[in-house]
Amino acid sequence: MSVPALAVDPFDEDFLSDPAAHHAALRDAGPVVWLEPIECYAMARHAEVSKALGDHGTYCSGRGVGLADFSREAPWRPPSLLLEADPPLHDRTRGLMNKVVSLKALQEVRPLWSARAHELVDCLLEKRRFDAVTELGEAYPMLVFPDTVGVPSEGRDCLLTYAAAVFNAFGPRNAIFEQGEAAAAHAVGWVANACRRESLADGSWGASIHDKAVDYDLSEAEAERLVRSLLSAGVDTTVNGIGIMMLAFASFPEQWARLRAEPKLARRALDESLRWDSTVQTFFRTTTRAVDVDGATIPEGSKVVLFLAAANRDPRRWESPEQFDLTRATSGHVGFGHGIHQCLGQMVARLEAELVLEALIPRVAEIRLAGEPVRRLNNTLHALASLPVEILPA
Ligand code: EJD
Repeated sequence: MSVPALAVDPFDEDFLSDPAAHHAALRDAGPVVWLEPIECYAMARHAEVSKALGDHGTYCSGRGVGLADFSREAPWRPPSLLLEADPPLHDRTRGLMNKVVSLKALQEVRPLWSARAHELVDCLLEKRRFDAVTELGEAYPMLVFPDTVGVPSEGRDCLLTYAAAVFNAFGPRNAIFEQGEAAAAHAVGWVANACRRESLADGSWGASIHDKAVDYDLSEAEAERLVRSLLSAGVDTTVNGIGIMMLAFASFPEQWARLRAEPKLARRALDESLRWDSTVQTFFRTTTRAVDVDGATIPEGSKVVLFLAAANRDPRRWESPEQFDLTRATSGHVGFGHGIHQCLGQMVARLEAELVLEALIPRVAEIRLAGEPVRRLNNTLHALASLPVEILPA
């Protein structure tokens, strides 16, 4: 059986402006398709995406998780020791990071992060109208995460610039990628400096990575690169995760009412929001052998793009997938990935979302859109530039 070919470029402006509008065509064309414009295989159904993510032996990460094949072209930055690594290296670095970003570490930061959420919500309630992306989605993670990682205060805006470049770089060298790369030159230097032990606050997560490095047989340079992973992955993801969650509640007011009636649902809100509209839209793997997918063969050494967002709305897997529903069983969603690379920071992201909601729930009766949401195009993230909202006090 042959693989259906589509003339779809999932990184062009038309696609990135409204990815969900294109996902059904990708899913319906077959379990695996060939995308001619980017010369790459693609999977968009939940079953195949989940299976590929779970099979890291066949679908490896060490040749990059973007379109670029690191065995053919030099990566734009030294590869991540976590994201762009396979076992056994991956398991060693992941082992260290799991000790740093642990349940205990999260319990320790919770009181401070909760206080910050309440302070921020106090300000927003006074304004009533605000931008839920810049003034909440960006503001909240930037109030808690950089301090916890322990980076210098000066120049922290570089973190946002850097992350946008990291996620653009997983796509092709299109205009969006190149724009990000130019803007990121300064941020790359700032981040490299921030990752050094001398730059990191004592007792911070960043310092803790350095402290543990010897035990995991990692050099100081490798420890710096693991701190870089926190800074790469921990900002733009939660910024847009919170932003899109606010869009979800503004778009489904009955779900806000439902949450207020049962505040315990706050802990599940981010997962359903990610299922409904996944911040991380796509990830690539590279095949280590010829692999049969439902009768079609993908050759060895092929790049395969996995549409996490399409899998999370696959009607073959989800009932009423377009509906944001807090009471839905979200288990199996791939918004945090699946398998050995499944998001290291998922508990951080859930905690941030939960604390923001906890602060809002008792005090906000309604969240209303106060203008059109504005997209920010990125080759990997479903990102928002702006989300004007009005909140009505309880
Ligand atoms: C990421 C999708 C790194 C790194 C790790 C993870 C991500 C980005 C960068 C978060 C991908 O290790 O540098 S969500």
